[in-house]
Amino acid sequence: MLIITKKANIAKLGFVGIGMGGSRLAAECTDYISKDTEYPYNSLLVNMNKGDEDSICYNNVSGQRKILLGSGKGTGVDPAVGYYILDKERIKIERAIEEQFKESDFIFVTVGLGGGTGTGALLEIIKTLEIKGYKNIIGLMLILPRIIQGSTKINNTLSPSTQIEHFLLIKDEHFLFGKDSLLMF
Ligand SMILES: Nc1nc2c(ncn2[C@@H]2O[C@H](COP(=O)(O)OP(=O)(O)OP(=O)(O)O)[C@@H](O)[C@H]2O)c(=O)[nH]1
Ligand SMILES: [Mg+2]
Repeated sequence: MLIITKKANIAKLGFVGIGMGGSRLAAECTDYISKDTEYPYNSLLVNMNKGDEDSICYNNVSGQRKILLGSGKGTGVDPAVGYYILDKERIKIERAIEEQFKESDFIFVTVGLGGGTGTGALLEIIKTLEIKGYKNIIGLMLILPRIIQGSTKINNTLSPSTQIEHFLLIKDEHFLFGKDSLLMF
């Protein structure tokens, strides 16, 4: 479980959750933190599937913003489609990032790897954050799929992994959780 004490809560954190798993994790972080802290944390929850988006519940309404890209029909668990939709709506994401994280000191990008939305859009959203001035103050929280989830999810995870690995090597801050450590969420 994420434990962030009042004392440690000096930085104003922002969370970009991509896809259903990533959005749930970002919503969980911002809901938890916002209960009794001085600075409410912000999140931007990015989805391409309306059903995924609607399934995300959160309490910190003022600090959280949902954004739906594409037609809302989803990606068919295909990261190439996720990339394509993101690319088409890049300006929408850029604007939302500018508006949502004006005061943030550090941004976590959160994704459940293996689907089409988060896996396909992750690297492009990191690049967008870097262009918008957040270079070197970006962290990643990634949920890895289990083998039991099948070859599509595993293959989808493996294809961008080399690039993600490169990102991790050149950054100082990252968190990598196995799914078992996120059972409460
Ligand atoms: N721990 C946890 N993991 C989740 C949850 N939802 C999704 N995941 C993980 O995230 C992975 C990707 O699933 P989604 O987040 O639905 O994928 P997506 O990014 O929305 O992409 P689509 O295929 O377009 O729906 C799954 O294989 C799970 O491992 C959740 O509520 N809790
Ligand atoms: Mg999904």
